[in-house]
Amino acid sequence: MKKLIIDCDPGHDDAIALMLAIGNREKFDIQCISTVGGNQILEKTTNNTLRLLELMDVNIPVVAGRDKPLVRALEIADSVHGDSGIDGPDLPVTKKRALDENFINTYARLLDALDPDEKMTFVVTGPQTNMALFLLARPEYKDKIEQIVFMGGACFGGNWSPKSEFNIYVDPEAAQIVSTSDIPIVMCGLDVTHQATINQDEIEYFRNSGSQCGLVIAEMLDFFSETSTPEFRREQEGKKIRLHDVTAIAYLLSPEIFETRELYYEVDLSESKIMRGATVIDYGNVFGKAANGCICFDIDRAKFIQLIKDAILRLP
Ligand SMILES: [Ca+2]
Repeated sequence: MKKLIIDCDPGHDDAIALMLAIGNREKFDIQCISTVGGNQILEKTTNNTLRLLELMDVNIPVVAGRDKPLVRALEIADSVHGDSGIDGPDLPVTKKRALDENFINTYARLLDALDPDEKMTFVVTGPQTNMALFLLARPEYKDKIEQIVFMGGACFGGNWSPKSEFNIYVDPEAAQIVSTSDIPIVMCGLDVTHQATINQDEIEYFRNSGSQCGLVIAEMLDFFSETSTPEFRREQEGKKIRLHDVTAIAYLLSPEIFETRELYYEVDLSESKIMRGATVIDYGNVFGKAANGCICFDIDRAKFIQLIKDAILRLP
């Protein structure tokens, strides 16, 4: 069974990513969920995580990570995710609390507890601040990390600037530390997440699934569809909502449904309004450098949606 630490900033698509992971607990041993300031402030992303675990009726340790990027001021995405970070559904209130522990110590403790032949997989679906801080503080643990699968970046085009994707834009310095870590990296960027769409018929399937989690997915996407898709695109494409963060968990479940390429990338650390936080992917291998990422470009959309449907059947 794959041991996972999920680092996230829920967030509508983070929430569905957590459902996909927790609906597959026969495959994933989720050791901990850490939170970060990103889509909303840390207090809200942590609270949302705890309430989602209450909804799913599971006990998984949650630890709050860093509340702001390494060197820059936090910019949140409340225009997309709302004031709570997951506007739309009424998530259950909970008595669950985050661990009273520094997240770096939590990560180290969990990596220390691995068997000698075991490694940990990290899934990062928010800004990469926590991952970078851990690698800076405890570089000796790199060998215990099997891979880092993240949602973020893009080869062709952005969503927070013409070239930058939100997660990387928020903390480019953190993403650059991760990119140079020599740990195997899988990037689920906008190139693939723009293919990982859900349509209105599928949303209605979840609404009528008879499952609490299915209903929450539908109610989240009712809100998210209005804020995450500009009107011109809805007119062009119809209502197709991109389930960005969910792809990172889907990759671990079914890598064979993805099209990938091994490529070199680095992160633009400038103040440029266009380029800040762009993942510059050397698609033509102009630099001739060794690949440092497995970059996802396409996904079998029908199989992707089926993974979510299957997971929901195993959740309340
Ligand atoms: Ca996220």
